[in-house]
Amino acid sequence: MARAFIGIGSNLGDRRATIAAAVAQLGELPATELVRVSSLIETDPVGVTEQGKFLNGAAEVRTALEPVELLAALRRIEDGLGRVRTERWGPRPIDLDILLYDNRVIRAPGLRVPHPRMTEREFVLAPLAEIAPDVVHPVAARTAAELLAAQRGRQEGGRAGRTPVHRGGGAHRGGEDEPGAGAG
Ligand code: A4P
Ligand code: MG
Repeated sequence: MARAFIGIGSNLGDRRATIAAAVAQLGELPATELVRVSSLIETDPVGVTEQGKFLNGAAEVRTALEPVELLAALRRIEDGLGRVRTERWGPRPIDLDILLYDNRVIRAPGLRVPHPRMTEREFVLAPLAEIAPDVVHPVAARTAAELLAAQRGRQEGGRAGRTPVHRGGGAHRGGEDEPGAGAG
């Protein structure tokens, strides 16, 4: 059984109810056991900023599903909960991302693990560090708690410098999933 962490986000509809339904369905996946779920935090949208606030959380599962099977299962849960894919990074009733899968590093076209943007996102790291502060990111070689502290430090610096985050300002909109893809 692998130990995997799922990032959870919602900013459309009844966010809390949709997340509760998604978590319940995670626990019902074949060959999968729900281990723990973080509390939910309300966060400002990152990337496309003209959209509603998110509720974000994270869950730990133990699963015999391979990463691609787990991804497909997450997509089915998203679809069943009414997710319609329009704009990338746009509003969604539910987003389920594979953050970590054991210490595997996967760089396939439709699946990148660890999730490429997780080390820069407090809305991912805070729930992850709540449920698994000591889990190690296999590329950064840092624990979730260390990554969260580092990200908070960077944000403090950013606020001091009044760096705005605005639509289209992200470095990774469209195209490649991650700058420097293939390196490392
Ligand atoms: N994909 C590749 N790797 C993975 C992975 N590890 N887990 C592919 C899940 N999916 C993965 O995903 C787009 C493609 O990524 C899929 O085809 C999948 O095969 P998607 O869920 O269809 O679209 P998305 O979620 O809009 O894109 P993406 O790239 O997952 O976006 P992010 O990076 O998750 O950002 N602000 C706040 N405060 N809270 C949020 O939760 N979320 C986003 C979405 C933006 N801003 C946010 C939040
Ligand atoms: Mg996603």
